[in-house]
Amino acid sequence: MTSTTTNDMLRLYGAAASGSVAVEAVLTLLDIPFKLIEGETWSSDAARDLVGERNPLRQVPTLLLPGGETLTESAAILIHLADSHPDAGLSPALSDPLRGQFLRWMFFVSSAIYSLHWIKPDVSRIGASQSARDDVVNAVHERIAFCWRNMDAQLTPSTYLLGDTLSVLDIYVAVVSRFGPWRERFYAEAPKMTAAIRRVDHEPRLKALWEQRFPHDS
Ligand SMILES: N[C@@H](CCC(=O)N[C@@H](CS)C(=O)NCC(=O)O)C(=O)O
Repeated sequence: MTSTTTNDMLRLYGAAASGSVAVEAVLTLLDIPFKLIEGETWSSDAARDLVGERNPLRQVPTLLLPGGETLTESAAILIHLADSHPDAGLSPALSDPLRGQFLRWMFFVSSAIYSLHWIKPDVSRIGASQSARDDVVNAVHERIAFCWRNMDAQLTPSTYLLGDTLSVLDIYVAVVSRFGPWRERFYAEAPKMTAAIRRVDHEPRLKALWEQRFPHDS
């Protein structure tokens, strides 16, 4: 007889309105059950301590695979999930000519854009004084806007960012573009990407997830 324990299931440290929602969206599309361990790491020491047991950087998303292996880094988690379920078609295969650009933009969103948000909860993390907080946050948002503009200029989206197939890149951008400087600015900086991302916002399989975990109103 086999029994199912929590450890047979994926466990995800996450938070509403965070990067973990991209992972939650992909798990939803793949129809993979998971246990969510909720905690708003950017505003709560208790949440940081909780995820810190598995990820010394104390950040979400952090994914525990069945058996206990820890995966961190949103881009790595998304690529791993997509590549592990090739039938779902959420990442271009190694042999697909789109694979290079897929990896390029996944890592661009992760390293050039998402990582900058770490500065915002406490600007002393980069040695700035609290009195400079607004200026620092504005500068971060301007850099992010520049990065979206740069990405938009170099992509030729179709139905989705890389062509006619939904990939985890679309999901990732749909979530990270909800962070500051927020969607109105994203639409202004990334007009070519906008339609594909709006399509992801309105993906019927993700309707309930977006509403519960990261509502979008525009
Ligand atoms: N490089 C990480 C960044 C993750 C990250 O910044 N997560 C935020 C939530 S969206 C966090 O946990 N912040 C905690 C903090 O600021 O201390 C990734 O791509 O997963």
